[in-house]
Amino acid sequence: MVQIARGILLGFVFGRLLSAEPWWNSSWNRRCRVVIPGVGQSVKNFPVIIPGKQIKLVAGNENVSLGSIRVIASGKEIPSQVDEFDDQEHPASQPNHFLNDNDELVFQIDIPEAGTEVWVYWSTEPLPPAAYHSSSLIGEAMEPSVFQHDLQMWNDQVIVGLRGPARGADPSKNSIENWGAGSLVWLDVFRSPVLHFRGSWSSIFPLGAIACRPGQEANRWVKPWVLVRGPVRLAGATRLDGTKVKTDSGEIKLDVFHRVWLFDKGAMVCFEEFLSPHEEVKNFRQEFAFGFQLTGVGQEVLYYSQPGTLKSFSGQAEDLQAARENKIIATASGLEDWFACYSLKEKTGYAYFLGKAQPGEKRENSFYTRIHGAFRSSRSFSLRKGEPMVNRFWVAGLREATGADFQALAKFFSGINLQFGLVEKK
Ligand SMILES: [Ca+2]
Repeated sequence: MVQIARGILLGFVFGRLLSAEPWWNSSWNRRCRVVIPGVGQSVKNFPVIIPGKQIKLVAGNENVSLGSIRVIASGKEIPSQVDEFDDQEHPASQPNHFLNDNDELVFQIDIPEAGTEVWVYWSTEPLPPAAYHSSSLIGEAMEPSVFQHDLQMWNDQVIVGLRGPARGADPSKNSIENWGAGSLVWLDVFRSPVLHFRGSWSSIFPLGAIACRPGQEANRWVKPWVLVRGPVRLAGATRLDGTKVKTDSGEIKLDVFHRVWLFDKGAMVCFEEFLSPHEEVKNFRQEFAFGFQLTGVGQEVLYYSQPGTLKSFSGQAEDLQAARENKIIATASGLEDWFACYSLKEKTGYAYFLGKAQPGEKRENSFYTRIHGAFRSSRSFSLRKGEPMVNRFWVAGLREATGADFQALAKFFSGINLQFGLVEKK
């Protein structure tokens, strides 16, 4: 009793100076508490990305040994990785091993309803980097003629297949060899196909990406290559330089870079499209679509939200009959930046999450469904020379989930609010 009372007293007196949390390892001489506020609903394996700039801000003028960085949650080390961008747009193939503003510390964490915290440890003196186990793999395509891809990434929950150039002798011909260039043509979540490429040629991710359809430019994509190979996330990329795109004010030229990430834990994929125009363009339009499929009465629930309100749709017998007659059975507009399709039978589902709109962007999200449906995002924005614009899309699979679980994930994807404490020194 006395000890407890003293603990409380010390806590009150020194709470701001001495943290109650024991030091994880005395070889590390700096640490910082990072609080991750909750959103009232728990989320698993959320990918947290901390820019080097933030770590430098906390560390002040001191050196931060890049290899020494560790993330500690509940007293235990959790896998983390630092991807070095070295002030360039994409991860460096030969990193400089110094902390740059746009280098990224990344780890995955479960966030309970009320939030959580981690400690980031580092040392001002060099310490060897950690080695963590990973269950994810990246490599050459297996069965590339079946799945039409060139590079694949996978773990125990997700398979992703990224395609480079179109393969047809005439890339503008409307044939299966010419669909999905520079995009994902294979995406399985929990061993179920999210993309039904062989069933529908337009089932690619993201439909609406630059030069993903049959066309004269579709065979100029570079063969995808491995960009990042780490314990927390992997990345592959492909590129198409100087492609011609029609706009309201005529034809323009763009450099396009596609980057796709697979996270080690759970079912999380991020696809990024970088657009670098050769000239300024006002009102550049893109129409993206993300497919899903209904299988039967009461089998799937569709979840989405309109400002502040969670909505759902589940087809009744008469709806499904109408859908089989190729009628649209549900539609809505004004959607927030996510959409989920959940199978009640399999107790699994996946959702699409759209990255934040750019300043000045006009965006309208909607969906419609027959048997096959689509979540659509229509956008218009300005492109400026020398300022690459990024379209970012996430796909995440969840098991045993409700609409509220998908909505919570959407809140984190739309902007996680990390709170950094002051640096503590040992
Ligand atoms: Ca660096």
